[in-house]
Amino acid sequence: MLLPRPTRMRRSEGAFPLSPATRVHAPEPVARLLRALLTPATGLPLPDAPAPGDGVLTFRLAADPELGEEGYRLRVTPTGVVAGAAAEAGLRWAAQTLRQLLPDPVYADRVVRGVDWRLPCVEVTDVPAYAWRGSLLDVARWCHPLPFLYRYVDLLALHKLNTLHLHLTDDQGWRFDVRRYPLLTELGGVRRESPLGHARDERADGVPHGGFYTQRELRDLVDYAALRGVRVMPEIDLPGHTQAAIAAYPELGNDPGTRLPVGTTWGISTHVLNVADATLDFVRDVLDEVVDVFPFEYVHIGGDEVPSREWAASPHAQRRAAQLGLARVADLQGWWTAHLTDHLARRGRRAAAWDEILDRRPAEGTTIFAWRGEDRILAGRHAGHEVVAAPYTHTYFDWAEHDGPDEPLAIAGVLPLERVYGFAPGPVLGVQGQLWSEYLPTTDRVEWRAFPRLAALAEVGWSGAGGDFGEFRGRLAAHLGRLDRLGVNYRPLD
Ligand code: TNX
Repeated sequence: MLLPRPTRMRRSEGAFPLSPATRVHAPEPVARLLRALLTPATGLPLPDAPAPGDGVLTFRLAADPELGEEGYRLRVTPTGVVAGAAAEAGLRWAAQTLRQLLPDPVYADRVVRGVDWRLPCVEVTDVPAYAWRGSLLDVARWCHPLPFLYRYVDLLALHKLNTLHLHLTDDQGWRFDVRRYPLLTELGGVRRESPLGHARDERADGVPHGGFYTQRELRDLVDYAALRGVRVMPEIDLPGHTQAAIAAYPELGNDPGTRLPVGTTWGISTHVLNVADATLDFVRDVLDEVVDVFPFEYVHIGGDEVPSREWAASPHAQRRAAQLGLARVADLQGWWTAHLTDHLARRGRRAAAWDEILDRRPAEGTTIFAWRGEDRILAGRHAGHEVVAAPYTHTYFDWAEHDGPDEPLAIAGVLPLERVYGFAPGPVLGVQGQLWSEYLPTTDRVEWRAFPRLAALAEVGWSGAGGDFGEFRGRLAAHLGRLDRLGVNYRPLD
């Protein structure tokens, strides 16, 4: 029962049993990955084999135009396993498929005795429908512990999701350690109290909260994810959603005489960065440290929900807008975006941003994350941009899955599993599920909201839209056995 569903699979008679004699012939990182995936539960050492042969798990690179960057072929016969791909990424997904072919206890984190580690004979050809299959985790509203980020990467890889979008900064907390501006995390990483705004959830109301990740910690996470085929995209949300930064460095704001607190309420803060040259310098410095830590080509610069009220009231912003010949101060957002995208381009990176930036003619080559409904996907495409489909109507997993009385408190609307599975993104770069964390103060709650809906989106991203929900649901019920072994706090099927 593979999930996501492979492009083609044929079962045949027989099986290949893993044993202490089984060896691995694969590029070094893939061999390491196979051991990381298989050895903890099976206890099998899976040493290197110098060449393919009987009793060997052979993973090899070979040109194959049908497979693209991430596709693979996998063949299990009674004498061994052969996987082929045109690039290492494909071999990594083949390793995940191999693991799914084994009994569920393979997902345990310690040796399970008495299991027959038998791979059924199959022939699989598997190529993803979409190149971008992402998951946003908001660690700004709640700074989820580092070990959870590792676990989350494992869960993404298990579903052949290839991108972790880390939302690192927001009004209520700054989580990325910047060497040149230590107060961003020292002051901007801590808030006096935490809102949940609802008596139904007693865990967070009124409680102080803080935390951040060091550059070293994030680099190690990036390496761990890379071995598993997961790229980590950082987001520094600019120039709105920046109250935590302004709390740390008031000179970044529009009223430097006032010391703002780190945000303690949810919703859109009216406080945004000012348009001074020194603020542009600050942002460039921050982005330089970001690109230093995260090797992924894409850097997300936010750009969502930027109220222009403070700019409208600021003589300095008005002057800036006039100098630039802008019709309205709100157009300063376009000017901001241009600076950020130019700077990233000079560093050899591509800018990604929320769809609001479309309203002010972003630079060509900027990747649009369409969140405000499906028409924003079209708007991005029609403007000639690469689009990641992330509409709240189908991909906001911070929304409740049901509206029943037992459902924990959640933001906004209701997004049932079947609607996620029915998502048809059209011709875009890919899809992404969002876990904004206002109402996800604990990792248990994150898992409850993420699963099983993220599994449904993973299948849309890998296998394409238009799958049969009834068939998927049956496979999902079996797949949940894997998540049970991993101790995932998913929301059970109704
Ligand atoms: C809107 S989606 C936001 C986030 C919130 C989210 C809650 C987007 C780009 N901005 O700041 O967390 O709604 O669903």
